[in-house]
Amino acid sequence: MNASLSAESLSDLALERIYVTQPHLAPLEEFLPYLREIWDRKILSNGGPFHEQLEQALCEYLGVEHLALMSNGTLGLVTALQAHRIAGEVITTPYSFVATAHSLLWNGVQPVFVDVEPTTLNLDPTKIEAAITPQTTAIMPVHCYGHPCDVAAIQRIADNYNLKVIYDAAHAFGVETASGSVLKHGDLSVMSFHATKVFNTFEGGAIVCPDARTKQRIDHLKNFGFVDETTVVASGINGKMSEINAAFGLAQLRHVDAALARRREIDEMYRTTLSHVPGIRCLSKGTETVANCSYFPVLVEADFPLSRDALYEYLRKHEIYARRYFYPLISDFPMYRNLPSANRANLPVASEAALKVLCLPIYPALSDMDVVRVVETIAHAGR
Ligand code: T4K
Repeated sequence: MNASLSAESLSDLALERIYVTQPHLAPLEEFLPYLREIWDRKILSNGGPFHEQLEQALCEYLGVEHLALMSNGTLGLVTALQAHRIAGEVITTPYSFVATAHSLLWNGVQPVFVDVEPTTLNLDPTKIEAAITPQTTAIMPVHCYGHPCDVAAIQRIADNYNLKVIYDAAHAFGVETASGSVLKHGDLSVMSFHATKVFNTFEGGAIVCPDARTKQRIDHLKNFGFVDETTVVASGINGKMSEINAAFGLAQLRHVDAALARRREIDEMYRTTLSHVPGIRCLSKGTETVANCSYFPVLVEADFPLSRDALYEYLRKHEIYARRYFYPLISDFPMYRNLPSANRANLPVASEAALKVLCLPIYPALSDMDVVRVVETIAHAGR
């Protein structure tokens, strides 16, 4: 990196606010022809041509066989659980966005929180078996920040106990391991295409399915359970993606490689420059992973002069809006905190991470100078 800022120039700058993320948008002029087509055709929803085109284009791009678009990731999770008629208890992580566990409550399922492992902050497979009871029907892990879970270990446990695995892959667009797309693992994987995600359709999401039959069931479930004009086979919901979101997704897809490349550059810049800041530790990306760099989490360790929260406030004072994803833990929210598995003694690694992690700004439009500003501000806070 050749950009650098002195302490003086840093304080001289009229500081522009930097948020944790900013949506990447295809040029407006590339989107307008899609709008014209929609206006001409007057098909706005219910599985129109852009919806179909985006499903196909995403299957090709992501290297998966079947995928059902959804109106958002949360309804994707709710619907994925419905598709496999998940009931009873589901083992999941407390270290995620609330939507993960909320999707279980919306299905009348009890979340059972299991701790995460310290290198990736993903569900710790070595702790899953102890949490299995006769009521357990599934495991819902999260590829947190896009770092792949230990999919092989999780699948072994699921096979041994006859459990389904539904991945919350909200962060995992485009992530690959040595065996290909991380989205191919488990029974279903659910993505989010929210404005804040690597690939966005304003709001949106998708469920990656292993076979055409499961996709068909999901297609029914996301359309109120309708199979045809007069046949309803399930108490489905309205989880459909509109034509306008699907069209926007088609325009976005042309730019996603460039967006991912820029994210990887920023990730590298952060890793190089933060290695000189004592007390700030970056999470490892994993050597065999094609990462999407959807977030840039750092751990503010005890040898950093400020606590994580004090650093978070310091950055805000300097117009840098980093975020404490994921604090509080899901298990600390009122609707979960009385569950036996929500006891913090059961979740030491997640509890510590929730107090240490700060997600730094990362998005394609973030300039090298912005990255320098973030790192220099952290370094100054530590002096
Ligand atoms: N599972 C996991 C693991 C998830 O992380 C999520 C969503 C889901 C499931 C559910 O998927 P969806 O149903 O959302 O598709 C944000 C997002 O709203 C949420 O989608 C995301 N996870 C979560 C991690 O982050 P907030 O409350 O932090 O968002 P907000 O509005 O504070 O936005 C953060 C920053 O992004 C803002 O400070 C500025 C910037 N921003 C945001 C929006 C919405 C923009 O520049 N433009 C925008 O339009 O939850």
